[in-house]
Amino acid sequence: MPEAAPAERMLVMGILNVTPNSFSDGGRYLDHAAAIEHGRRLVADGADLIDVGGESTRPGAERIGSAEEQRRILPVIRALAADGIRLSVDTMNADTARASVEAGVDIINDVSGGRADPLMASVAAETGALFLLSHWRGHSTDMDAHANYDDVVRDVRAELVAQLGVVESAGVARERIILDPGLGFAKASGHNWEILARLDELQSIGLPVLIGASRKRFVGTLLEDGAPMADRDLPTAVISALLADAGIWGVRVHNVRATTIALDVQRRLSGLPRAGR
Ligand code: PMM
Repeated sequence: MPEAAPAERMLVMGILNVTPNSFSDGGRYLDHAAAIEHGRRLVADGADLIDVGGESTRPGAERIGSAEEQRRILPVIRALAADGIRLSVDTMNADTARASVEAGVDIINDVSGGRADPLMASVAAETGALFLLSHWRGHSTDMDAHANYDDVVRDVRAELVAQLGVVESAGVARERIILDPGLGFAKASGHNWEILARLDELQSIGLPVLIGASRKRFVGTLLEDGAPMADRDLPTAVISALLADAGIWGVRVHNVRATTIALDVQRRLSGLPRAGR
């Protein structure tokens, strides 16, 4: 059974959205063959695992049924698993999670942290998959209305700990859980930066943490209006390098090559003495 043991180096999860409407790469990989080829390219670029998703969670996105979701992703999962590629499935549907584990996935990445589908935690428990538990307050159709916090880091931490209790009581072993603050999910731009600046407060829960900052709107606020999506890959890669320094378990990124180059720099410089320490 897999355990989310602390990795020696930060893991890079490459994003493979097999959807017509994902916010940054939507539509390009809807065709199965193109999706499989893109997954292989992400591994060649240095991804340690590939996160396959069939339902967009971009702000305002409408839900699709799990039958359509599975039609999009299962052939892709089977092909990449046959190549020996480590996979996660990005889904809020328990039946899709179960079918994906049967098809070769070993991490269930549920952006709702088990809150959207009441059967999700028991599927994670029964299958023995790792469970990537994100902070979540509601579906993408109205999540921006829930971006209200007293202290975003304290509130996200408390809500993650509460959901961790729910998932553990459904039978998911603590050693198989990875936490994620869910950047962009019910969070305004400033909330996301605040979370990144105070990640130690989430790491103090004692579980591995994965971060998905790649190409998100708050990263775009660093750039001029109308800047192309690909311009967000530079700040994303810088964030990846800083997170590796901070001992984060993994990052979820679109441009794997940019992040692996940034991590190479980080590794080479991580032994440098630091003034004032
Ligand atoms: N973000 C998105 C989708 N899935 N999964 C995890 N664990 N963490 C995230 O931050 C996350 C996610 C939305 O981004 P996308 O549409 O580019 O995939």
